[in-house]
Parts: sequence; structure tokens; C-alpha cells
Amino acid sequence: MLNPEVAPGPFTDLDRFVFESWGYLVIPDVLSADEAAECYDASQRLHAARDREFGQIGRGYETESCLERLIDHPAVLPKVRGLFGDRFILQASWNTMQPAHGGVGGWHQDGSSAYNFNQVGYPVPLIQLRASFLLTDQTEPGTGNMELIPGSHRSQVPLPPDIRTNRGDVPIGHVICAPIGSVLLFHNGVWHRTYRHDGERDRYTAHYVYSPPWVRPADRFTNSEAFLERTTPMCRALMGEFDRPDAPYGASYEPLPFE
Ligand SMILES: O=C(O)CCC(=O)C(=O)O
Repeated sequence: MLNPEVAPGPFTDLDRFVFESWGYLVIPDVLSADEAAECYDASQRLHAARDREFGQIGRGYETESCLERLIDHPAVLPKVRGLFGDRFILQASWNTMQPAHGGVGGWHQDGSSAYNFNQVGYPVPLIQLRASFLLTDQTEPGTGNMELIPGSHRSQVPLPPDIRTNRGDVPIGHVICAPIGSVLLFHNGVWHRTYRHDGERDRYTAHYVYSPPWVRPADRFTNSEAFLERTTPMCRALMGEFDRPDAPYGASYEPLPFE
């Protein structure tokens, strides 16, 4: 199926049109196969102490430098900047494992159980922009792909409850087929799920979620002091370490240190 594919780097007017129309972009060739393999090994270490079942681990960037480098990847960050402007944070980082022969996940929009984003207004506002780095090859369906419903961030009605309950198929479900090292960038309002994984090798995906700076981080209550001290100025700022972030009128957030 057609992919909303765009080039890495600068966020063009056409990228914006594609994102607004579909709710997501696919950026190929962000990581080399070697870089993706390094991140795959790091992901295995992160999940090593868990049972071998679907699960997500946060804060991998604190211990794994190859995952830290993805926080401000030059192929992706200009797209985030194009959508959010000069002030945003890394709201969370989730490293997801889907075991070999894992089934489909549940359909959902990203959001919150407390005053969910769709209560804030229509269309559902962009509050969590997720960059998903594919650490395995997903050029074929049934390889633990993500499945998204194009344009569904603009739907005035929710996905029918029976489809959600029985994890049913949707005729316009788009199983993202993309090579290892590609990035899927998507709007929180897009209905999506984990697609089935028929392969023999566990699948890992590294997700980075960006938000306006007034959103509370989800993978941490506080930042690790040790991490802040040793990381780059850009990553430090992305962890939400702004000067006077709670000064009145919201105008006091420092812009990120773009060169
Ligand atoms: O399968 C995955 O890696 C992503 C799961 C998902 O849809 C989510 O975390 O919102």
C-alpha cells in the first residue's frame, strides 16, 4: 500500500500537507542497519529482566547511549520542530518489545484517562507526537508492524466499540511496511495498534514522544541528575529543564538550543 513517505531532515510544506492529511509520515533510511542492530541489542538488555511478553520500558536513554542519540536525531527533530515550533520536550521514551509470534494489539488513540485529549477540542489536538524507530525489518505484513487508520485523527466518531473489543480488522487499516531503520512519526489522535508478528525473532521498536513543554513527562517523575550532567545541551533541554518553567503566561519557556 501507498506510504506517506518523506525525506529525512527539513520539514517541507509538502511534509506538512501529508501529515495534516494522513496524521503520520514515514521517514526511510534514518538508521543504518548497523545502528539499528546496536539499538536492538540495547533493547534486549533493557528487557532482559522481564518475562518474554509484550511490554514497554521507559528511560532507556539513561543507560544506553545509542538510544540517547535518537532523542534529537537530525532526520527527525526538524519535523518535530516544524510541527511544535521552538519549544517542546521529550514527554516519554518507550522501548517496546513484541515477542515472536505475538498477536495484534488493541486499537487506541494515544492520550490520557484523565480529561482525554478528545475532550479538549475537535479535531483532537496534537499533544503527543510519536517518532517510532523500527529496529527490525518490517517490509512485509506480519512482522510486528504498526497498523494505522489514515486520517482518523480527524474523525468525529470513535472506532466502533465492537471492533475495539474483538480486535477486528478495519477495511482502511494501513499496515506500515518499511525497512529496518525507518521512522514512523504520528499524531496522538490517529487510531492505531500493534499488528501481528509471525516471525521467529522478538521485535523491538524505540518510541520517542514529543509534547509542548507544559505537558507532564510520562516515563519519569524527575530527571536523572547524572543523565542531565553528562548529556548534550539539546537533550538536557528536551528533558524539560527550562529556566523558570512555571512563570506566568507561559511565555518564559526558553526555546530549545537550535544552532
Ligand atoms: O507496538 C508498539 O510498539 C507500539 C504500541 C502502541 O501502539 C503504543 O504504545 O501506543
